[in-house]
Amino acid sequence: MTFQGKPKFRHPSIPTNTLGFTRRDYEGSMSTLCAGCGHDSITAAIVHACFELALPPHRVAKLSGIGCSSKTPTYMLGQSHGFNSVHGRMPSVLTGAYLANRELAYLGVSGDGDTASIGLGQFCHVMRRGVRMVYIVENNGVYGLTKGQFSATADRGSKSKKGARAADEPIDLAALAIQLGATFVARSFSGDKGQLVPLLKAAFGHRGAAFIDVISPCVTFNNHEGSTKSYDYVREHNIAVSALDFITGREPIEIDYAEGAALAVTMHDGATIHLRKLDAEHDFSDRAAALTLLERCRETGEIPTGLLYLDDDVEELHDTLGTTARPLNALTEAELCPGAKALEAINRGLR
Ligand SMILES: Cc1ncc(C[n+]2csc(CCOP(=O)(O)OP(=O)(O)O)c2C)c(N)n1
Ligand code: SF4
Ligand SMILES: [Mg+2]
Repeated sequence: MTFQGKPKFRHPSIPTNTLGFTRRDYEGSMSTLCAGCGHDSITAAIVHACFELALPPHRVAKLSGIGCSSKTPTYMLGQSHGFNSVHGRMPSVLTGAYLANRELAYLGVSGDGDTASIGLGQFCHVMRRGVRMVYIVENNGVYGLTKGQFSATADRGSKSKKGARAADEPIDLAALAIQLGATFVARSFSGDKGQLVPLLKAAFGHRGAAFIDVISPCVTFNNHEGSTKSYDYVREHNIAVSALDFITGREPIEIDYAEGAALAVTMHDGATIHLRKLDAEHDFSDRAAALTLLERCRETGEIPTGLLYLDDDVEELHDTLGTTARPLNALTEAELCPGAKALEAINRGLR
């Protein structure tokens, strides 16, 4: 069975957001993943973030590739647009949808196999183009769906369930995203909802390519001793470089941090990120510093989490291309097909 509905019953006093929706309105069908899979916690964090942001469900489009991680959009945002694409091809499908309609919020959900192996080329190009989206990799270091082979994010020397050692250098997707031009780059852990939810909310408020690499243990194939993607390993080696609170432009700002401890970043839509720096040395607005931090942690085996890099002065792809502000499906036939004379004029201009 691939689809299981959830019971419709809900408590009459269940909280609602400013649109009058309850959290249940942002859920999807029942998960069929293994009990304890990190991916289910990420689904819960996305539901939580979208509910608190009061995103109209019909204004969200969720897209994915293939894998246990790519199945998760079925378990969230049941009233949103959805497209489960081909393995590694979600970025180009998302780019096409975004170009056709800039008014939706785009959520791309992928796995480390889907993104860092078969989809690596697509990942690289979508990060460098200013596509406005939240791109999440649910990173467990293995191909969970096909029974636990090492993926390209498995750390060199880490041990598989059957005892084999990963021999190749790992791909650090957060470092790659920064190098390629993503303007919001974060890393988090599926077991840390307190960190992940505000990161997601801030990512939805970002005007360009927002990438979050979420370490998400696979309890069935990669949660043993010797794995660097297990719950125990991540908990022991996690160093949070920042903690944030995200406040939409609609809410009163009630956070009270000691001066010097927090930094407020106003986003283009009037929302504010309140960032507490936990690592005094890390400057999240400095691209080179973010890459240095990742390299430093690679050498020590630590996992830096939180907001790693942010550039809010973004030109998104629609600005670069000068495309129409209106969704293509809202244009009239006369606008879409201006006639033979207009086409002839364009052709003359190209000769
Ligand atoms: C073109 C193609 N090649 C290979 C596969 C087989 N396949 C399905 S899922 C998958 C890897 C999934 O790994 P990941 O993206 O890390 O997701 P996870 O299951 O770990 O969440 C592979 C290789 C496929 N479905 N399509
Ligand atoms: S195989 Fe691993 S990744 Fe897939 S659902 Fe089970 S625990 Fe999650
Ligand atoms: Mg995986």
